[in-house]
Amino acid sequence: MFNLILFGPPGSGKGTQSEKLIAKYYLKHLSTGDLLRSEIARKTPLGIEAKKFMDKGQLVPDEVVIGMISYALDDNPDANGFLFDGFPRTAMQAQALDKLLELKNTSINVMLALAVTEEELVKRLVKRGETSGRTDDNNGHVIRTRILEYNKKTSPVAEYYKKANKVVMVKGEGTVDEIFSELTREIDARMKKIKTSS
Ligand code: B4P
Repeated sequence: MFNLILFGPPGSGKGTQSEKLIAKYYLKHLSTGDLLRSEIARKTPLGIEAKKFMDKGQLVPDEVVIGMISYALDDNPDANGFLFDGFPRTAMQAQALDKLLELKNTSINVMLALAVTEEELVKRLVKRGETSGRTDDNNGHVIRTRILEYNKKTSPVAEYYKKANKVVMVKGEGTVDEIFSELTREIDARMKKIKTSS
């Protein structure tokens, strides 16, 4: 199994790059943002609760997101690996993920962290807000709250994986293909290492 976390602030391109990565490596894509938006669209109790936080640019409570990921892992017993996109976003989520993977005799191989300046993030999210219909993209105050939440609660998650020597920083500015090529270079190197050691 090969499990990777695509990490980065809101608008850093996690969703964009994930689509390309799953097509190349046949990993199961687990995006907590997409899972939550699907709950909202279906007006489930979980979605109705999550929407209150997402509309303000705040993180959804840990227990809700962890439960969702736990269910998704159990639902995909035959996956040959997972791409976690937008998860974990807090230290508690990171600890919970390690435990869930341990139960499946597997672990995170690498965290690829996209680095993008704040100015560029705001520009991308405002632009997406013009067409996406996402309520968290079309309000400057909400976008700023999302970036603040990231700086306060999510960026420490990288420290957690740094201690285990699993973090690689990748420049998240440039064309989508340039960034993709850098990400695949890092993944291929790690996959090759696993193959030669097994
Ligand atoms: P997410 O759905 O995870 O979305 P995101 O962080 O806003 O975007 P992403 O980084 O995927 O950017 P994208 O590729 O789309 O989160 C939404 C909300 O859900 C959170 O605020 C939170 O409330 C909640 N949530 C989700 N997970 C949670 C968790 N684990 N715990 C608690 N709450 C959680 O790119 C953005 C834009 O940039 C696109 O328009 C794209 O076209 C453009 N772009 C991408 N790459 C580009 C490039 N190289 N150059 C120029 N533009 C580019």
